[in-house]
Amino acid sequence: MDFLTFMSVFLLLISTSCYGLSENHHGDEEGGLLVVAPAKQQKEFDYFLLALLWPGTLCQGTNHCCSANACCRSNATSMFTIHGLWVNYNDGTWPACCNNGSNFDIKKITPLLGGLQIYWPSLSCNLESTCDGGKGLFWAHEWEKHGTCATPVIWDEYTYFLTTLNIYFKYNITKILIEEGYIPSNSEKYPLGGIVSAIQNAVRATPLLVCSDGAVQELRLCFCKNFEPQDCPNNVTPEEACPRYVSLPEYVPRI
Ligand code: U2P
Repeated sequence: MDFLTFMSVFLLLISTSCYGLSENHHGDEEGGLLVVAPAKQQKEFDYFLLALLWPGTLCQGTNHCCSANACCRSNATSMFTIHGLWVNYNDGTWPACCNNGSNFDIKKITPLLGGLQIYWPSLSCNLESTCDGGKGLFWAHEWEKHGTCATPVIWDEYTYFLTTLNIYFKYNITKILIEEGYIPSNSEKYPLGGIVSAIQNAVRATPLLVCSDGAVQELRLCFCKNFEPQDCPNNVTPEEACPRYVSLPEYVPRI
């Protein structure tokens, strides 16, 4: 079975109703801080968050190039790329680094690497921190920090990356925005409310946008544990909040 066929089958499997699966919540709420706890003490997460990056904004900060950095590709990356699939608590905190025994192993995701390089690239030359205090690939950071906390829904690295790609393809945010006239531009500004409405209409849930200097930097979609869309809590910091009119800068290759 090829990669796309496998993903289509998987997508069918995950389209079920939202209710009834997200009630396995126990333990006390932690207040306002990042929660890092070993797996045994880990309280189960409340919802998934798919974080998408807008390279047109992030690549403006690229100072030097390397082959690992998608900002340095000569062909335009005019689409949202994946930041990560995160697991959060309803109180605005999230677990992190839940299983230090599950160090990232690139061999486990060999069949997905073609898709990951296109849709989940690093937008920097720097290695990222891993849970053991070392440095590793962007994918290693996301799996170890977030993916290991996705039990009991996701238990292994391969499923984490495959699931994330599937959700990303199912909700093609770039296409949704372009079809509604939100075209990447270095001169236009768009009403934030219009962008949010376009996504609400297509996804049936409210996204969360993060901005940098008035430009869209990140777009977050939230899902309950069976991957049905749910509204994202509005918990961005004042520095990350978007103004009423935002830009969606065009990608300018850095080479
Ligand atoms: O927002 C800064 C970084 O905090 C982590 N984050 C943020 C919001 C949220 O709901 N969950 C979450 O994990 C992200 O950390 P990263 O994956 O980049 O290490 C986010 O970038």
